[in-house]
Amino acid sequence: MIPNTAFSERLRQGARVLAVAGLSLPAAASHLNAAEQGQTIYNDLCASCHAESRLGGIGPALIPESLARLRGASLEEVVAHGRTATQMPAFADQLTPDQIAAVAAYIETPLDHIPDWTAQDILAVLEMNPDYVAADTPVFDADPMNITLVVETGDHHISVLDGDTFEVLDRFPTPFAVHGGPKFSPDGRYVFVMSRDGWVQKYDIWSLQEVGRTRAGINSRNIAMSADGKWLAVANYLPHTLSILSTEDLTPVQVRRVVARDGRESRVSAVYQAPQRESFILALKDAPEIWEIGTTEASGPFHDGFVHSHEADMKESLGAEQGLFARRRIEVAEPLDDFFFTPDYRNLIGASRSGDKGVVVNLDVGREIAQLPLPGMPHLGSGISWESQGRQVMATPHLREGRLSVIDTADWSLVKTIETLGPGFFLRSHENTPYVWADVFFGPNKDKMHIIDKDTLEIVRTLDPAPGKTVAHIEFTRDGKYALVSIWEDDGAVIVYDAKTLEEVRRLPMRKPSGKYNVWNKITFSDGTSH
Ligand code: DHE
Repeated sequence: MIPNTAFSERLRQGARVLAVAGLSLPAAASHLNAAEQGQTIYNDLCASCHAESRLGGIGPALIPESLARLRGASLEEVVAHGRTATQMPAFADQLTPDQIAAVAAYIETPLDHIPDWTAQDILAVLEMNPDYVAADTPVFDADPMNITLVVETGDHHISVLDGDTFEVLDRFPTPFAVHGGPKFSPDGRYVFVMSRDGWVQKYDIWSLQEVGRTRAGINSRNIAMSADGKWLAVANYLPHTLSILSTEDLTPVQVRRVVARDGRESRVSAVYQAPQRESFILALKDAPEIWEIGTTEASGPFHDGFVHSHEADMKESLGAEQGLFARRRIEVAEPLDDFFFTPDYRNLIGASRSGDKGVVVNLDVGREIAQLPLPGMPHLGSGISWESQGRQVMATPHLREGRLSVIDTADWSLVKTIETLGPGFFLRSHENTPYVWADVFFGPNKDKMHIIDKDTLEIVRTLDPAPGKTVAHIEFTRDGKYALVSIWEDDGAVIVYDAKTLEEVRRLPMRKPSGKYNVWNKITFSDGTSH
């Protein structure tokens, strides 16, 4: 097995946290001045998630460059009370206000040096599995199109499930802290998995073997696969780049610095594939811009193996870019944290996490065409779309409010606000089911799962399969007959429901299962799945 250096590092950091857990932190740190105290507290309480280097791991990098929108009192507020919709805990019970101020000041101190992560770095750590043998046909009898992957964050593994028998065909180790949906090749054979600390892993489902892995960034958001399956884009927070890898061998083909029109660098909020447009669409987190990057040669001759970012910038200064990875900028009023697309990928629906409204950007004309009332931190990344009573609607959960907003994508009107038992994270449906499944991820009702009628938009049933435990994220089998739901706990499980009768059929023990991804539903962009 390929050694996971990031993982070993994290284990060492975890051990260090456990080692100090018995200490009284104020006593241990009392002889230090404020700056030293901030650093000591950071190393003891924060480094296991954000890394001792402060360059990020399971949590984001904690350096001034990535905290542009969180300074002073609001930073102390986050340390004291945690952060909604993230894994960030509250420390107000463990630290005094002075200690919180000291750690906030330490986090706001610029690093002497922020390392870059270049194409050469990506190549230097790239490891192909020497034991990998590509099978000619799947090494199992199951339907390769009905395989479902279960990400088990409890011990950083993925289980490969036969979608018909629910037998686990393989369980392989992933990089540390996988986040976001793994992305399948268009034929469903390979899958690419990304961790928050930038590692990207390629796995061959037919052979049930890892192919290789590399680190594409220091702190990454998500990945997207081009429609032709040739390129994998990795959206990075750190450095401020979009890394594009060859899906064949994971070599970098372009590491593009993300510089807004006004010259400022920006993190990337997220990147997605727009299949009909043969492009990647990304939003900048620190500048009001959306970028569209072509993923074929069709738009002109602009690829000579490795495209250096300065070459790309040079071409832009000469006029519109052309060819493979040519970029188009679309300006918006505010930076977008989170976004979603209509199924034809003509419109992007975006929101900033702080705002109370969404915007619709028509990608064909390249400008905002409508605004949507979306209060309470909409989580558009989890939005889904389906046909309801003859119209195409989209729905999004809100991370701060117990409600789902349902929008008509023809005229952008709010069709309905569905009140739920608390703020939810994920929604899912399938073309062969009359229901939308919606979790209640936060608050006292985190153990509930709402079942909503796609036409009436009413909650018709609320499931309560594991009282007191977090019950979240849904995926369907290829035919939509079964719905798989996570009991999101270390000694958790995936519950298999009959999607028609809503009765439990099986319970498969899993270690903190998070997302589940069915090959067929993902590669066909099934109605009701988030992409
Ligand atoms: Fe996610 C998907 C952003 C916190 C679990 N999350 C995504 C995507 C984005 C995103 C942009 C879509 C990427 C994709 O699939 O290509 N997530 C964010 C945040 O900004 C936020 C709120 C804060 C942060 O920490 O970055 C956040 N996410 C979380 C969590 O705390 C979750 C619950 C646990 C975890 O693993 O970190 C979490 N996010 C997920 C999962 C998906 C996801 C399981 C994929 C869902 C899917 O079905 O496709």
